[in-house]
Order: sequence, then C-alpha cells, then structure tokens
Amino acid sequence: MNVTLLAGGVGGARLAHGLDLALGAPSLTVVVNVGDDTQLHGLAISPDIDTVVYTLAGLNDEERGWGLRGESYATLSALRDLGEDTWFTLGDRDLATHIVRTQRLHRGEPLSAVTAHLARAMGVGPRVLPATDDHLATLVDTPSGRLGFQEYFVGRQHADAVLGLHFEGADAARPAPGVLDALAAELVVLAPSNPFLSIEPLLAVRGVREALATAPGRRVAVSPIVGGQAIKGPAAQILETLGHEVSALGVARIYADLVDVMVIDEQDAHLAGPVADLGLTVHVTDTVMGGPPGRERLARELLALA
Ligand code: FO1
Repeated sequence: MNVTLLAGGVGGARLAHGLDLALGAPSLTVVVNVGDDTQLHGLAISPDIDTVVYTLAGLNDEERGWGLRGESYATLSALRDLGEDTWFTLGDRDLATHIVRTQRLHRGEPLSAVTAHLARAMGVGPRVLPATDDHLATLVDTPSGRLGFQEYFVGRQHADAVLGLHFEGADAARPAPGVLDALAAELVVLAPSNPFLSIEPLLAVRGVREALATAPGRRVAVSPIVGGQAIKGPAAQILETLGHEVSALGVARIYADLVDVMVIDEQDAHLAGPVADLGLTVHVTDTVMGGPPGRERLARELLALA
C-alpha cells in the first residue's frame, strides 16, 4: 500500500517513524512543512525536514524531539564568544547538515534534491519531500507585531498570543516534484502536528489543498489535541486565540472538508458523536505515541483504516 504523510516537526516525525516500521520504506512518502525554515549564521536551516530525517534515521534527540542525540555545542559557544546571537541552539553535528544544505542550495540544487541527498546519506528509506522548493515563510501576527516563525517559536518561546498567520510566498510557491502525485496514494495521513503552524503552510502551497480535497485514497487526520491539550507546543493556545474550540472536535471542524476519517484519543471518546456529525468516520484509540512500539501500533491502526 502506498502511504503519504503530511507532517510538521516532532509529532509528524514520530508518526513517520511508526509508518516506516509498520509499512517498510519504499511505500512511504513524507511531505514536510517548510514554513519554519530560517537563515542563521549564513546557513539555511529546515527544522521540520531535519526532525523527520533525523527521526527516520534513528539519530534524533528523543527527549527534545528535535536535533541530534549526543550533540556537542563547541561551535555555538565559539559563535557566542564572537558576539553572535545564539538563541537558536545548533549542535556541532547538526551544523554539518546546515552547511551541506546551504552549499548545495548555493550551487543551484533545489531543496527537494538536497533533502533527498541528506536523507540518503543518513540511511533513511522513505521518501522525504519538502512541500515546496520555492520560498515559503510562516509569519506570526501577535500583539507585538508580525514575527518570523522561529523568532516567535524559539526566540520568544511561543509566549505571544497568535492573532493570525501569514504564509509569505504561498501564492507563488509550487509543490515540490512528487508532492501532488504523492497525494494520490491509497492512504494520506495528516500527522498530529499543529494544524495552523505545520499543516496549514503545507496546504497553502499552490494546488495542494485542492489535491487533498479531491484525493482518490482514504484521507485520515490524527488529532494533535488530546483531552483539550496539545501533546507538544502551542496548538491549544492558537486554537483558542483564533476562535476555535480547543478539542479534537475543534480540529475535526478545521479538517472536515479535507479528510474522511478523524482519529481521536481515548480520552476524547465522548467527542466521537459530534465528530461523526461533521460527516467524518471516527476512530478512537490511544494516539499518544511515546516510543517506537506506540508509533508502530498507531501506524498499523491507520493502515487498517485504508
Ligand atoms: N526548538 C527549540 O525550542 N529551541 C531551539 O533552540 C531549537 C533549535 C533547533 C535547531 C535545529 C532544528 O532542526 C530544530 C530546532 N528547534 C528548536 C525546533 C524548531 O524550532 C521547530 O521548528 C519547532 O519545534 C516547530 O516544529
């Protein structure tokens, strides 16, 4: 069975790992958000792509969710000594990824080709595609003004109220090669990633939302909200400030026109009826993945839904 996962960072990476374990690499494509991408110290950084690639390679820092396991920070410390801003934590080995990416982009390679190279070099089997090779930047409107994504997320620890989001470049951004074809898979899964910060920028790429809305396969979304709280990150606060119900039902309303099945956690079993009233099939299970066995179990349940 061919499966495509639409993913942001940590939640997407964990489910990608589960699907890889359950399915085997050749059948899996992961389309990854690039709205978080940034430039620091002259380097091109693609946090969500790296989180997915490192996790699939078994090299990620499991505790933080992002970055590499067993990192050292000598370069960051030297940059600080030279007067550079070091609010964004870049490990020594992680920096090698950004150097290779930057070098290849400067040579004119598209991000999709660079990502394929890095994934191959790290022994990753599934295909990892950026949503687009073109410029796309998530900008966050807050009471303090419009902020770049990483300034909002890491620099200010996502403490600002989110009043709106702007996906710079989305109108002109074309899907990376393979993205639209991947949406024709037998199973398309929206990862339990942040609907606004991770999935929306992906859908904002020209033609992607339409391709998902008319996709021929089974389309399944996993709620990132469990028991009224986000598993990780600011999804709950953002749902609230943007006027949505902070629950799996609120998430289901956002995805209702795009998916056939909504997967919600056992803690939210009481929402199964209202979610079904939206015209969706509901699957209730333990969605909090934890380690590899939990990821693989959830992945197998998703495969059975197709
Ligand atoms: N997230 C943080 O909260 N603090 C950091 O210092 C940080 C550094 C970092 C470096 C490389 C990388 O690939 C990811 C990194 N992240 C960090 C995660 C990143 O901000 C992601 O965009 C978010 O987790 C949202 O997906």
